[in-house]
Amino acid sequence: MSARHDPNCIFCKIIAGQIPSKKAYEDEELLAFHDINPWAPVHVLIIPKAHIATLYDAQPEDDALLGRMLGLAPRLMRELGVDDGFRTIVNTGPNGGQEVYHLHMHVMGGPRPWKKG
Ligand code: D5M
Repeated sequence: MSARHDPNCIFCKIIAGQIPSKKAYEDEELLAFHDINPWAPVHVLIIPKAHIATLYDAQPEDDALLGRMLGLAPRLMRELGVDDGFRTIVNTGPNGGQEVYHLHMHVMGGPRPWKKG
């Protein structure tokens, strides 16, 4: 387990398998799973396995990891049958509407209308 791990973090618990999730993708650095409260027909969260609380907390050495999160989005959406567009959102901090303080990218797609947006 990475040193960047917070035992009280809900997403760290998902990474550790202590809380169940519907996984969509996993590798050494990243995990993607379906959002528990989807806004769209397909709504996954892509997260780093390292506990990085917010985008503000990402360091310059995390730039490649952030790039991998973005790069995974279109491949994963195609795998999930979404090939006609999707939306990505990274809520950051209280004024950004962030509720879970483990960096995550929302990736949403599928036929409209959606619950939000
Ligand atoms: O979004 C945090 C998102 O995390 C929100 O859309 C619900 C989702 N969430 C919270 N707990 C879980 C579990 N256990 N499984 C799957 N999805 C979850 P934010 O950007 O912080 O507002």
